[in-house]
Amino acid sequence: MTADLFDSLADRPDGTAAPVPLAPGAWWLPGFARADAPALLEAIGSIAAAAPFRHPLTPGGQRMSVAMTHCGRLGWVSDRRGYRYQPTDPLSGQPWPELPALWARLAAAAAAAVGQDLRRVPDACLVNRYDTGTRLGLHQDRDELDLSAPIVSVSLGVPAVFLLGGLQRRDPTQRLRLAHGDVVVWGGASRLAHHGVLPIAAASHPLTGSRRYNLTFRTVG
Ligand code: MD3
Ligand code: FE
Repeated sequence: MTADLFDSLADRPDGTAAPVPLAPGAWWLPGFARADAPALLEAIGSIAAAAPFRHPLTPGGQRMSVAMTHCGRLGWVSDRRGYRYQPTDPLSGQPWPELPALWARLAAAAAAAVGQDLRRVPDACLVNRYDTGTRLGLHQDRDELDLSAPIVSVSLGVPAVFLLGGLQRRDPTQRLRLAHGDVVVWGGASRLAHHGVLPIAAASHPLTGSRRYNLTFRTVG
């Protein structure tokens, strides 16, 4: 598995096989998941058949622009009561779909490629779906009890302009174009960095049409 992933990187025509450091504790792995993308997208379809995409409400009552579903032991839930992780889907009362074995292996391999150890199967995988114009405002991910573990993110479909800021909301942001198959590992000092996604530009990808998907693998604790 790991060998296949490295092969897929080595095969890239632009030769960007080496992880690119973004900030202390954060690395960009261009194309790391590209070979697995068709299987990842097929599994997203199965997960969404059991736990449909939905637009969560913020605690302030705003419908989120991103559509989300979840797999793994826990899913992230947002509603008028606040944000939390929970073992069941509030829409069905059932446990979230299982985290596919391929997904867990991919997350561990990406972390290992930058010298990080996930130590265990991620507790949760958030599946975000973006249509043209969907955005994600600048925020921190701090609903996890174990903030020592890195988050692994996988981008699929049309590209996004990602904003990476600092620990303070007003800190300057750097922009990063995340394309199909790109993986980013966010650990250490970057784990609590502010981040967001600019509105998705109209575009087309052979595997997803006008959509972008992003998977984030999380140790919740
Ligand atoms: C940097 N998702 O689901 S993934 C999210 O593209 C989220 O859907 C974005 O932010 C997306 O919460 C960005 C990259 C990401 C995820 C977690 C981070 C970047 C991060 C945590 C800390 C710092
Ligand atoms: Fe986030």
